[in-house]
Amino acid sequence: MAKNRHDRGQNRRGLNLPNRRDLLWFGGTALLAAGVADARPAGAAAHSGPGMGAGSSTTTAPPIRGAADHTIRIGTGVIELGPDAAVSTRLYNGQFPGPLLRLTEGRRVVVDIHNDTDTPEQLHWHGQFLPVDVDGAAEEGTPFIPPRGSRRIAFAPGPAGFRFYHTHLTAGADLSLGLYSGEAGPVYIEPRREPGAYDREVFLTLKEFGPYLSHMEMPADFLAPTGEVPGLRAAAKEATLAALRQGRQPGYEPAYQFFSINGRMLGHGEPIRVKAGERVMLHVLNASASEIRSLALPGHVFRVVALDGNPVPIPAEVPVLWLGTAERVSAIVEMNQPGVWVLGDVIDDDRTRGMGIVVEYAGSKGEAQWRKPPDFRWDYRRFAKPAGSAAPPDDTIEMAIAARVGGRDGFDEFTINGVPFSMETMEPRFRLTRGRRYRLHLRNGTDDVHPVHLHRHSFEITGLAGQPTAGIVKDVAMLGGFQEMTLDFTADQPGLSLFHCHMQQHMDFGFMALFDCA
Ligand SMILES: [Cu+2]
Repeated sequence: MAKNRHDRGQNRRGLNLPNRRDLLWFGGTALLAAGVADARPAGAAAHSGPGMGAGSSTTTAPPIRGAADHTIRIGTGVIELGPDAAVSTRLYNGQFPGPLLRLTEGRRVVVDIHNDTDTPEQLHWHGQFLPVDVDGAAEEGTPFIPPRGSRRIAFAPGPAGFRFYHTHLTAGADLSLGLYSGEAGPVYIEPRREPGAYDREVFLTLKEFGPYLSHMEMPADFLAPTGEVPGLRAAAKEATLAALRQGRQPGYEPAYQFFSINGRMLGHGEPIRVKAGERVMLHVLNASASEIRSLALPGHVFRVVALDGNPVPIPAEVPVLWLGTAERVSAIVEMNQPGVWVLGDVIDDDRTRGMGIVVEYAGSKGEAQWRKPPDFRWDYRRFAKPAGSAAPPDDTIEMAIAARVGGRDGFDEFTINGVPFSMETMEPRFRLTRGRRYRLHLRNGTDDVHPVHLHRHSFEITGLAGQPTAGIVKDVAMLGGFQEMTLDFTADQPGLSLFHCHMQQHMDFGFMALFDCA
């Protein structure tokens, strides 16, 4: 399949796509009214069912007393991305991104979460090692935050580093829910020591708004190494042809009208103001529901010091950052090219639609400049232990990923070992023994890049496209099209832990599994 953005904004399915003037009325409900079936799986509203008992202890636990350290209100609000771009969406505390929460590793916090919407909500603490009753995933047993109600939770934050919080609903075809909304915000858990010296830090949350359903393809040719697993591409082509012969079409892909950093389109927010000679730590979060993002700053390089908040073994300089959905990169930029620059996405279409922010040196004036960066492939191994190879695990879990083209309500359905995740059966489910080290061996039988995420744990990337590596510790990693990847982790969290692709449309349509640790 062609990997370009040829049909952004086009209307192949006869959907009634709004124009800019319609934005305040625009959202998932508009698309539903236009005839897209509500394919939301049962999980979004279910509060009982198999495996839901894991979090029930909170309902009988004694109340958490005292004042809350943080209060988060979930509600619908309007954000002004630019002068002609106001969108109505769900937000945390009426803002985007949600407030930066600065926590301290191990120091207990009490958080009140109020839900001012009519839909049950889940707030997930992405990248932290928390019990199932606070982690924020219904599949694990976390209680919902009831509509027009609230939940008080308490937890000891950790591990240290750049984390985030976001909604964890199943959206299906309802593009007003889940990560299609504005429910995401950064978390910084103060570490005992900082990875590298810098003068100040800037948090950047990358996010699109105004979602609609399209058949746009994502760019997929930016990863290294490039080796494919033999046979996977041919098998997928065969399956696609079979689906087409049965009259099925390739599934919907979300697309977006507006692109922003920290809730402002390029040129419409405050610039990042710097001085020559400063070292600025950028904490970049890709809070997209479905898009892989890139960032470049003409004339400058990024010294990557942490991935997903975890210090890398070898900090290294790169001209471009690539982040799958939910990935974070912490990189230091030495400000040594005075001027006014665009820090923006390398995809021209997305950058000109707003995915960028101006970097302005003191004393410099004029129009912000953009220059195309050199060709570059993103390779996690660049920051890994040199010539590293991980110790053998205790056990290996095989996961073969496949897609059923147009297999469910016009969306592609995803399977792990032939099984799409079901909230009714709570399968696929893998039983783990506490304390053992596991190797996930993922084989991607689709041409999509899948940013896979494991809740409540970190994993070490131990193999990419058949090449061994070691030392990169993350909670999301991009699995290339028709490629394989191995991720090692120690099963040290009792109860259920969700594993899923962080693309909203992939997790909602089957790409999820549970690890059940006894
Ligand atoms: Cu995916």
